[in-house]
Amino acid sequence: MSNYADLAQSVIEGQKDKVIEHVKNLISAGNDPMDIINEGLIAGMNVVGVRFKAGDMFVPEVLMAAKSMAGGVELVKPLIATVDQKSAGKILLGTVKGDLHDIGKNLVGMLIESAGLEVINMGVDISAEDFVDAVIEHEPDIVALSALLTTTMPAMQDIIEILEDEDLRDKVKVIIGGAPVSQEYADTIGADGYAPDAGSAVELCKKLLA
Ligand code: B1M
Repeated sequence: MSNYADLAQSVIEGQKDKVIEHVKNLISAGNDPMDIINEGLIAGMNVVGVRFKAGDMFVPEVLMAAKSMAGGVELVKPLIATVDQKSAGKILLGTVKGDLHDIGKNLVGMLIESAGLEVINMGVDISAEDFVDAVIEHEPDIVALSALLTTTMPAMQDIIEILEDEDLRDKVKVIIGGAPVSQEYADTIGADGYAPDAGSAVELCKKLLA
């Protein structure tokens, strides 16, 4: 038997095999996939964040935790109910330049996809120029930007400014998210919306596409 506390603890310890075992047990026991993510995997990663900040954990340990969390998310992914419909919109998603954090961004992408929207996930450390080239190539409805560092947040503004310079800004909506980002920041840089978590990002996309 496994519980959410065991799962969170295995994420904190970066024990991928144990994370996978607990996730499998929790799935078999009929637990809700989103609860497994929120109450087990994210709960563990939140503790990692606190210890990292306090200097009680270091980058290699945080990376192990991140990899074990990603292993758990992969198992849960197929269980998130997917709305079976023709794509109702195209979302271009990426983490901004200088920023390598991708766990939250990938969760956002996974849930948006589950809602029946098409997601083009560009990855991490994406320059403003590459976002703009991708907007020209893929013609998305929404550009979704993630940043986890206060130092990389300004890259979101750069992207909006370059989209304006290239006369593309009125062709796409821009939404932003990530731990240091806020609605106030979205308003300051002229983004079309901000979402605090993956579930809200889905709602925001649907609202902007309606
Ligand atoms: Co980094 N890191 N990290 N890190 N890391 C943070 C973000 C930090 C808060 C830790 C801390 O000090 N407490 C801190 C940032 C401080 C700041 O700027 N305010 C920090 C730092 C300082 C750094 C380095 C600079 C450390 C160093 O090298 N000295 C370095 C920077 C590297 C770089 O990016 N250039 C670094 C490196 C790393 C690792 C590589 C080791 C690893 C990343 C691995 C990976 O992503 N593949 C890592 C990790 C794992 C973290 C913490 C511990 C966890 C992040 C995470 O995955 N959370 C993090 C502390 C924390 O956040 N508590 C920390 C789980 C995830 C589900 O949540 O990403 O917040 P989150 O995503 C949420 C929401 O934010 C939202 O929805 C998601 C799901 O609900 N969301 C969106 C995210 N994007 C969205 C987009 C949307 C909408 C919602 O619309 C478009």
